[in-house]
Amino acid sequence: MSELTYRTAGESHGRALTALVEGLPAGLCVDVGLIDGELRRRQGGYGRSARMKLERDAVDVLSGVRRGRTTGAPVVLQVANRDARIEEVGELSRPRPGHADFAGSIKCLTTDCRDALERASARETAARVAAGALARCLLREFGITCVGFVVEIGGARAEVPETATADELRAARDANDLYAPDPTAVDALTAAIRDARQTKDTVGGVIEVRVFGVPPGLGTCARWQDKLDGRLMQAVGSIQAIKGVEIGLGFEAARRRGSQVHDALYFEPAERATATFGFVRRTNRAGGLEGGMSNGMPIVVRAAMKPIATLSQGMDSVNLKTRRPERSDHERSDICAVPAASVVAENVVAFEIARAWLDKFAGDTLREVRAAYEFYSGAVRDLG
Ligand code: EPS
Repeated sequence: MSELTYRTAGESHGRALTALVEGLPAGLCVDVGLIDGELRRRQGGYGRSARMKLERDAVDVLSGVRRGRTTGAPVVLQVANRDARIEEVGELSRPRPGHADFAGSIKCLTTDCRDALERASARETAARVAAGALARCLLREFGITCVGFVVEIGGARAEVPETATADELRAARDANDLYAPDPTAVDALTAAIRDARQTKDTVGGVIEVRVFGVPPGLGTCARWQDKLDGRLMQAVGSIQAIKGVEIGLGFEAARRRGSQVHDALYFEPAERATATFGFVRRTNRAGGLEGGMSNGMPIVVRAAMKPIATLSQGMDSVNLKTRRPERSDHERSDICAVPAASVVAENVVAFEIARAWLDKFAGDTLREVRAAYEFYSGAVRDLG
C-alpha cells in the first residue's frame, strides 16, 4: 500500500498519452465509461481547434485492473493520438511568447522548440483527466461529487448561485457548449470567443470546481506538503495556462474584515447524517478548507486561465537560429480552451481529494478503506 500518486508521459503528436496511477486499493470497480465521458468532455467546448475533430480520445486500461476491478497493482491508462506524426513535424525556432517554446528550448540547449512544446502542450491534460476520472471511481463509493464549470470568458461572466446542488450545476453546465451553468450568460461568453477569432486573437477566463460530500478532517495542519489547500493549488496551478488559483473568497478575503470572511459554526442535529456530521456553516467563504483540512462544507477552487499562447496574428519574437527579430510561429490552435480547462480542473481536484481520502482512510482493499471511514464517522458522531 502506497500513497496515491500518478505520473504522465507522452507528447502532443507522439503515439499516446499515458498515466501511471499507483496506490489505489484492490477491489475498486473501474468505470471506463466514466473515464471516456470525461475525456470526451475535455475535447469539447466552443472555441477548440480542428485537432479536436481529428482525435477520438478513449482510455485503454493496460494494467492493474482485472474483471473490471483494481487488483492493487499500478494502473496504466493510455489515450492514443490519431495525429501521431512526431517524427515528421517540423522544427520551430520562433518562440511563441506565453508558450513553453523559449524557456524550454534554451533550457535544453537547442534552437528547435519542438521537443519542449510537444511535451508542454495541453494535450497532456488528457492523461491527467484519465487519472482523475479513475480516482473518481473511489470518490463515488463514498458519495463525493466534483463539478467543474466555466464562470468567465474574456471578461464576460456567468452568475452561479452559491447554493446550487451538484445535480443542478451539472444539468445547467451540460446544457451548453461553454460549460457554464448559467443560460443567460451563454451568448456573451460565445461572443467573447467569436470576437477573438475574428481579430486573430485568443481569450482566457475563469473556471471553478466545487466538491460536495467531503467530510471534515481530510488533509493536515501538521505537514506543509500535505495541506489539502496547498495540494489543490499545486494540482490546479500546474494545469497548462493557469496563472492564478484561489479557494473560497480567495483574493477578496484580503479586502474584508475577519467577521466578513470567516464562517460561523453551528450544530444542527438534523444534519448529523451528512458529510458535515451536523457541524454546519451558513456561509462558505472559506471554500470548505481551514488549516489545510476540509471542514465539511463544499470545497470551492477557482482558477484563472490566460489566453492560449498561439496567436494566428503572431507576436514579436526572435528567430533563435539567427537572433533576428521575426514574428512568432503559428501552429493550428484553439481560440479558447477555458471549457476544456474546467474539465481538467474538475478531474485533477478529484484526484487530490482521493489522495487525501486514502491518506486518512488507508487500506490495501476497498473493504478496509470503507471500514476505516465508517470507524471515523462513528467516532466523530460519538464525540463529546
Ligand atoms: C496545443 C496546441 C494544439 C491544441 C493542443 C494544445 O494542438 P495542435 O498543435 O496539434 O493543433 O489542440 O491541445 C490538444 C491537442 C488537446 O488535446 O487538448 C498546445 O500547443 O498547447
